Amino acid sequence: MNDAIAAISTPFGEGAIAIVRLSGARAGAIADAVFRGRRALGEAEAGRRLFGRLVDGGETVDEVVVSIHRAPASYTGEDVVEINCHGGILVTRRILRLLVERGARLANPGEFTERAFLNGKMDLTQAEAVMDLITARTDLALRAAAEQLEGKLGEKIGRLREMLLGLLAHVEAYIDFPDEDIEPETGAALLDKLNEARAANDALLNTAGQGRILREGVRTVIYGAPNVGKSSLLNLLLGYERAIVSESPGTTRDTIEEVINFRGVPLRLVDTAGMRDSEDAVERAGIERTLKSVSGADLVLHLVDGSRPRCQTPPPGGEILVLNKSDLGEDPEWQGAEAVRISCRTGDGMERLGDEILRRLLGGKWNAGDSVVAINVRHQACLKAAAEACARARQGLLERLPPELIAIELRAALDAVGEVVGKADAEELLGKIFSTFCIGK
Ligand SMILES: Nc1nc2c(ncn2[C@@H]2O[C@H](COP(=O)(O)OP(=O)(O)OP(=O)(O)O)[C@@H](O)[C@H]2O)c(=O)[nH]1
Ligand SMILES: [Mg+2]
Repeated sequence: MNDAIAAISTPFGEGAIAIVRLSGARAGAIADAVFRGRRALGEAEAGRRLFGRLVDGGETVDEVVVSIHRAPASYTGEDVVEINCHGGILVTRRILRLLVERGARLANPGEFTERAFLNGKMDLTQAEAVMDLITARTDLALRAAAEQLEGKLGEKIGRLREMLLGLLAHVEAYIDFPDEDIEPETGAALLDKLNEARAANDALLNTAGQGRILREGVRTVIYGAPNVGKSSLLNLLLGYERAIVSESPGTTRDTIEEVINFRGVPLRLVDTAGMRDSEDAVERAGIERTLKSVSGADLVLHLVDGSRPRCQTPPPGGEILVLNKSDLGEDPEWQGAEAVRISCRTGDGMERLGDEILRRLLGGKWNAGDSVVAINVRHQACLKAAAEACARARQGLLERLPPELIAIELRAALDAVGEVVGKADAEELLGKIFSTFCIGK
């Protein structure tokens, strides 16, 4: 694993500068083979930036600024050389090729971060947070990623492991004395401790929904009868005329999907074809799509024309009822209906609609300044396994099973929790995580 890896760490394209990165024991030597400055990198103090030229034989490839960071005080924990060159597509590629000719290997996606993890520079949740940070599309997602990168999730996992470890040690003490069963008094104390651990585990598991929302966005479907203003609402939320709006019903035929940053939450908005009985094959196909969207939605905004009598569109369930066209006055049939009243024409009520959407999604959580721990799908699977093992351990304690059997379950829980931060090192697991990274990270 100590071979030197190299990659262009900045995005593909033209820019003022680009960074080509090298990591590994031989990073300095490889860079020195092509760098011509007043001093060699090998003699430079760590972190010092050296100006010079990169040469290919006798030919200058680019003028560059190069820095070296020495193990273990670097991102990867190995010697790292960063070459700041001009940001051209050809020049960066040529530099990368030069480094490879001198003995570096092209880095795999995420390999720099993988090395950071393997060298103990960060735990697995922090490594994953690097990717979350890069792909974050909203402030809230960014904050969650930054906190995870800081190690907030890792700390919580650490505390949970301590609790389980304490329990395990206690139970294992009984195994050493084969004739002893766990006394009722001790059993009760252990149960209390176990319940504490389970509560901590559940609290983390409960953040999975938020985690998914932050990472993938909320599928929000605008649903309703034709002509009630669904496309108008989409356009209003987007801030530009994305969908065609017209006074003839049945305007929107296909679903239209756009992602917006809605007060920090990524909303994947879907405008749909209006629901009605139709003879038209294309419109019917559109309505099929509407129904499919609704069945996969996280949130449905059921839009109706509040200026007209209650209509017959079947409510899809789990939705927010929105009465549109409040500028035209409200039909008496809607009196007292629990709904958000808006007008896409005047923009009236949009603030309240926004509040309601957030309230449904987050249940009033995430006040400014709150810590945003939000686990991802992988963490969720680990913690679920831990929860199940804890439940079996609890059952064992209640049934006063032999301590060996309880210890097995506690150990399983401990391993599952450890997997979140990468304590149980499975190569396959690492491959899966880091292959989703971009190259050069
Ligand atoms: N007065 C008033 N008219 C509105 C309002 N919202 C939309 N409209 C009008 O209602 C008509 C239908 O609007 P659309 O946004 O196309 O409705 P839709 O639900 O997407 O309709 P389909 O795509 O046919 O299902 C248009 O003439 C809009 O200008 C509103 O708040 N007040
Ligand atoms: Mg429409």
